[in-house]
Amino acid sequence: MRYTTFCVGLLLAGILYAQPEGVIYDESKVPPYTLPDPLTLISGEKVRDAKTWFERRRPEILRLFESEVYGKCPEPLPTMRFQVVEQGTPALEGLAIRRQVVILFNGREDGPQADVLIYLPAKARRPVPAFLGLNFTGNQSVHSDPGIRLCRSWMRPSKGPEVVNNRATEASRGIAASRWPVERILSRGYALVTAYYGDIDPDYDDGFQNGVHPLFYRPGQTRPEPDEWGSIGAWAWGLSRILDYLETDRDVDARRVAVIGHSRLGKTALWAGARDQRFALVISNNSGCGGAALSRRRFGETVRRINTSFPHWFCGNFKKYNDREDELPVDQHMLIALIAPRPVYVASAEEDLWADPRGEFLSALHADPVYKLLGTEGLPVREMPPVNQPVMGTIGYHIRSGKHDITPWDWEQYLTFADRHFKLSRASARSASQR
Ligand code: GTR
Repeated sequence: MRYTTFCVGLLLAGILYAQPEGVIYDESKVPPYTLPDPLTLISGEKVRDAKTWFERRRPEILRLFESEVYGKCPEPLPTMRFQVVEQGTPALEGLAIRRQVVILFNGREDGPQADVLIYLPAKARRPVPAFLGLNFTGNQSVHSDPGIRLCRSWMRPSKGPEVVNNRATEASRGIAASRWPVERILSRGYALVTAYYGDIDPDYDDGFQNGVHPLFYRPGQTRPEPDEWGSIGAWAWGLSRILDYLETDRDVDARRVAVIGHSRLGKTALWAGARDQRFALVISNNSGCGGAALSRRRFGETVRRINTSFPHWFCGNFKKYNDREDELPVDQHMLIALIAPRPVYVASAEEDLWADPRGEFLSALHADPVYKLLGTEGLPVREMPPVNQPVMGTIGYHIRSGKHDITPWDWEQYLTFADRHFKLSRASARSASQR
């Protein structure tokens, strides 16, 4: 009897743990839903050709994401300036040339600015293709290289000595190295370009008084309007400003830049790639709710939950859809469709149920008709592939074993996917790294 009570107790605890109140972690509890059709115009007309997609439907969907989800972003200021603070220093035992650039968003040294770190493969023929992604803990956290400028912006406190008084310390060098296999990226012939997301907008809800938002307020305006950018919008906009710089850098091929991000920065990479068609390839790693996952499934993190925990990420209008996902005029498969026909890779992790792996896969699947209409291969499968078995068409997808993270294994798939689409064979990368 006591044993039975114990077992029931364990079972209950297990259920409670696996399924906190109100959170769906069970496929059978996903509510029925109907997705908006990416290939039907608001007027009801069907999209049957690429011209109608690009001239009518794509702009329509983009406007809906702007006004209802992420908010509109402004044009860059004409006064924006790039300061190359380190032109090119041999680094990483001869493997890399390190370059560092400061983007002054309003051209002023006392204004908001982002430090951009660029590692170029030392021996590859330039211009090289690049991976561009924001980081969570400062450029100095991506590698132990002592030459990386220490981040000076506000940072969330750490448990250890890495952040003191909301500022990064020397102890933070290399703390995120497992997420940035720099040597591997370089040896495969790519540049790595990164910046700290908090340089663009600090990641806390301060009513948009810091970061880049205030630069764009009209006289008397004190915060973004309900259809104007939140923090994800600002980070995505920042990625476009880094691309503006890369267009001026002769060592990087700005027409072959893959934008990549993990988690909230995966949401950001998708939105950056959706808005700005100069990004040649887009990678979403475990982006979840408000990223690749379908909102209507309400599996794991929901619209209400994300708007409550992170009220600054999305635009004000997005809050209208708390518990009303079915009223959204879009769902996240349409975000992926906005990237078409450019290659996009969506990645999940098996234990990352909060991000709804199946919902991430389904977004990729339901974006496929747009990719097909535009004459690409789209997603080569109809069912979720087994764990650790990537599929790669114009849309790529994998579900990795393990937790919410970005790992060297994830990066291997992205490098292969980029090789395929950027037509950089491994052989030529190898000979480049031996030169
Ligand atoms: C979680 C959030 C997710 C994801 C993640 C992250 O707390 O609920 O949407 O973005 O943070 O960015 O690490």
